[in-house]
Amino acid sequence: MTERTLILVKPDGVQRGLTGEILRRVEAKGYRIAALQQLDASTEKLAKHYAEHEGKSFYQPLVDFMLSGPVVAAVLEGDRVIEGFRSLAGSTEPTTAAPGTIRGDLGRDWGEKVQKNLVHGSDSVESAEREIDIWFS
Ligand code: D4T
Repeated sequence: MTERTLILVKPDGVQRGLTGEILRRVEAKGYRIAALQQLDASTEKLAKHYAEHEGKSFYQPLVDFMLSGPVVAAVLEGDRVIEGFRSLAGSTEPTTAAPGTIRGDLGRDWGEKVQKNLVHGSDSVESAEREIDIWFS
């Protein structure tokens, strides 16, 4: 079966009008958008999605940021799409993410407690299935 991943355009990406540019890069790379919706996150969804980060210093700023506006959730399909999307996204910190990546080209630091880094992408097959359930249940 073709691999699937869950991606999010975070509130900074939606608010800055970058949803189209981000999805353009996904499609240009050759991945298929199997599902797509814009929605408001909830504390319940975020508690599940970011369970591994609970207790860390950036957790509450991260949750507040993710509640600050709508997100766009998508399921992408393609061979090695999990790894491929994370490569398109670039590393976590937008200031140092490689040019050519979504975060490197479109993101920057804003001097806040949370990294506003435009996108999320699942990091494993198990995370992808869990996160697709959270955002498309
Ligand atoms: P996601 O999970 O959103 O695709 O991003 P990463 O895989 O690149 O980063 P992560 O899971 O380590 O962190 C999740 C989320 O928390 C924010 N964050 C992270 C932050 O604000 N400060 C930090 O020090 C870290 C590590 C950014 C992404």
